[in-house]
Amino acid sequence: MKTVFNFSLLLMLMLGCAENRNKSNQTDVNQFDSVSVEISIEGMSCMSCVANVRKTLSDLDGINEVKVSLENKSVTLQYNPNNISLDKIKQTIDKIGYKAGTVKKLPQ
Ligand SMILES: [Cu+2]
Repeated sequence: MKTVFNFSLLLMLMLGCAENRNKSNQTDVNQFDSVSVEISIEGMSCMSCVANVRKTLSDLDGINEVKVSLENKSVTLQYNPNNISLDKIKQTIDKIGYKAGTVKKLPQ
């Protein structure tokens, strides 16, 4: 009996937590339909790396204004958090053989 009680209490806590998280996400999304970021990228060594990163990111839903800089080892882009997450963007960069690093939010 005690175990059942603990379990339902835990469940209630978890549900409450998930609900709060959804609410704050929604507020974020309403505030920013478009977010500009600069993401550092390791491993790009020539213009075909640049083209590869630019093409791959441009093809994703929810991303526009992709600019890759070989000199700065970074990409600047605008994305719509309703359609794609920052994690997904970084994972995509990693998946094609580069390494996404620090993310800097840019003013709109
Ligand atoms: Cu290259």
